[in-house]
Amino acid sequence: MKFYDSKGLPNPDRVRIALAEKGALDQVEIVQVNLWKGEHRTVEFKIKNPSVTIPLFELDNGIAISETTAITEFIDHHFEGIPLTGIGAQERAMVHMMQRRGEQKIVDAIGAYFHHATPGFGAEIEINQNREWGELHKLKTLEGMAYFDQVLTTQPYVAGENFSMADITVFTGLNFSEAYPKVMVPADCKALQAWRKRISERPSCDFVKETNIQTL
Ligand SMILES: N[C@@H](CCC(=O)N[C@@H](CS)C(=O)NCC(=O)O)C(=O)O
Repeated sequence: MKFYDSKGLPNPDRVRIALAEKGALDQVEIVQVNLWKGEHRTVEFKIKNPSVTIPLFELDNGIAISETTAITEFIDHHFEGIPLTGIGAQERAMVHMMQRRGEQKIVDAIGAYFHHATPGFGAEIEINQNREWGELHKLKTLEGMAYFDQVLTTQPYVAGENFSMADITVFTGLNFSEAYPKVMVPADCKALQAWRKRISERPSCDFVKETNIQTL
């Protein structure tokens, strides 16, 4: 199995953490792809993933799985270990609902700010920038942080009582937000800060401390 990764970016980091939670990092071949150099825009890669995004998971039988949530579902069901996508109808629904909110309110929002209001992946890749749209999404990211702060005042994890892929999504989104576009989690988001510290202490998240985002 191959995992096409780009360390320090939120969606591939979601896969890395999911694999680490399952103790399965050593069971995949990791291929680093430098998005700043446009290494995902080759004809060969587009055939594997027409969406031209990382992460991508390639099975030994040649099947290519893109979309981080789909890859996480595969990892959760293929490898032993703690459940990441919930158990039972209600919990699975809550995990999917909250992880989607994590994508919309944090990962995708900070992504839009990064692509439109910062140099993003560089002039050759960011050819359709709209600064106003980007700035709007910086505000959306901050609203998302306030939303998850409120959620975490009443429950220990993003989707409820148990750690899940919803936590992974929000965690990686916040890390990226602070590391590169420098949109910081506000100090008054105390529940979110405390939750983030707890999640960062999980062994699966250790790599975040030494990650330097690849750039040109
Ligand atoms: N919906 C996709 C989004 C993946 C995505 O946007 N990945 C970013 C890195 S975090 C990417 O590959 N961007 C490439 C580009 O913008 O050219 C998923 O869930 O995997």
